[in-house]
Amino acid sequence: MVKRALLSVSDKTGIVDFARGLEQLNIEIISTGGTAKMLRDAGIETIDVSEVTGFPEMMGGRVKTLHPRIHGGLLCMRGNLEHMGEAEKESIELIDMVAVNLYPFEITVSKEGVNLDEAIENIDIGGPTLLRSAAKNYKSVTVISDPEDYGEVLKELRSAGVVSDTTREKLAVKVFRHTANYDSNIDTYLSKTLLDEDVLRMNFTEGTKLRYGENWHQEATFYKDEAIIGPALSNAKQLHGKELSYNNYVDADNALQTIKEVGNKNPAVAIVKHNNPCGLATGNTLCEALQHAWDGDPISAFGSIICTNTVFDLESAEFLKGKFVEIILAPGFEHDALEYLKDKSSNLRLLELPQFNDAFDTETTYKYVIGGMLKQTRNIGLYEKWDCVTETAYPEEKRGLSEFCICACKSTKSNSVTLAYEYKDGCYVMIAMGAGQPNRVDSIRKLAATKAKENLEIIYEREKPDMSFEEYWQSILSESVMASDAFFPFDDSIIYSDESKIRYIISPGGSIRDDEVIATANRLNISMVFTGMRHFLH
Ligand code: 93A
Repeated sequence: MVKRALLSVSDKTGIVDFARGLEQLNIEIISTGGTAKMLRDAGIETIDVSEVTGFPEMMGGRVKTLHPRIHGGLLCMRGNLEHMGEAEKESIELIDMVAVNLYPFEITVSKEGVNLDEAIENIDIGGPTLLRSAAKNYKSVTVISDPEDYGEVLKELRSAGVVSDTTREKLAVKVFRHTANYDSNIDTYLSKTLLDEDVLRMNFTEGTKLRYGENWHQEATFYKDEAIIGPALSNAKQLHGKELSYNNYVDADNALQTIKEVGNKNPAVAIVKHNNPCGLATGNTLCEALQHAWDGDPISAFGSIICTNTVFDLESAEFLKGKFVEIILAPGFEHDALEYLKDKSSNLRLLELPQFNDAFDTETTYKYVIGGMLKQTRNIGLYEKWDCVTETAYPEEKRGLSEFCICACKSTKSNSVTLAYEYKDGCYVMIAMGAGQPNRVDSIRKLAATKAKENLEIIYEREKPDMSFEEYWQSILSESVMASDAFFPFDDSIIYSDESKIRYIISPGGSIRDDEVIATANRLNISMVFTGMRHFLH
């Protein structure tokens, strides 16, 4: 039974309606200064907290509810004779419900130019104490820390006359999570301001248990970062298919970051396998981009994750007929495309992310290593300079393709080398990549260059152009751009590139043997740009 409720809220959203609901249920309302005024203005009867405590709210509001008449009323165990006896002896009346939300500390310190005194005044002491007292005694007390929950509580009170055990338990856990976060924000701010220390603060809420981790024998959970409201896998709405797996999260995140890197000037598609884009293309239409991305590595694309910056249409959905894909992540799906894809397979997960093309709202990335967490700013930008370092000029017409090629390289695990081709005016495709090699030369010679020829052979067989295959791959590779995520330590990479007829190379530069590398490029008539920006990805 709820007989008395204490309301003390900074965010007054919904409080009047909630209090009115309580009043209609004959629940007595106690409230603090500002809340009481608002309720009375709305014609709702309320008892001042000072009337209960016998003390005025004092010290500029710093001491309002911190009193045994309040906390005794909340913490008293209802079935415990000793507790009940003491309450009676000290004239402590029980309080069965608390609705409190706290001084807006986080909002205050995020304001530009906030000073320490203002921040300190926004450290709520009485509020968290009320919440914690009530939450500790959740078996008897209902605690509401979020206006979103007023409705559910009222509904239960109206229909059942009580708040259910499950709701009380859920609300109590929510409180401890909330106050932990609140304190963590204070810690972060004061550590920085008073001690000049960087404290790791993570605003993760309830985890979603995944079926298993990277492998079947591993357990796994996904924790959503509530602070992120922009483009993120955690904000995607799943329209179809079974739940995401651990590896799906990792790969779809890579796919999202890859496409965001490419931008949204044109429809773009990334096809990701094992945390690397194996296909990447832009096109005049989504389907064109999809076809070319698929051609980038049709064998690896099996069981992949597809991500695009464009609303998924029927033509593209039909292209996927007979092709096994794990996930499609897109800003949206045309109705007919959605129906077609739903029919295709119950295993295909369809993820809709309307805010796909907004900017990312985080500047930070984290990586857990045993014994610690690494934090760094995101790798933003493609190049710091654009210096052609060879005698053969680097054509300006290759700039767009080169930028696309760097985007591909940035999203690929180091040592990475990517090859990209402009198959049509302003439309680009990654024709091959070499990823994750400890040796850069292997990324070029054994992977990117070899894979390029293999991939092109499939297209050659399909399209049967009027030339030999040798002529075909040479015509494409000689117009392609190759990007390397880091400098070339020796000139061997240039020599192997030349063997595959590559003529345009982008590298950050910065090796002690740059001169040797440049001399070899000059000797082989290759043009090369140094960008000054390395793009390792691990
Ligand atoms: O300054 S406090 O930490 N001291 C208190 O005793 C106290 N009790 C409730 N702040 C306190 N509160 C907070 O006042 C609540 O958490 C709520 O945020 C706010 C509501 O004040 P008002 O009703 O005057 O607007």
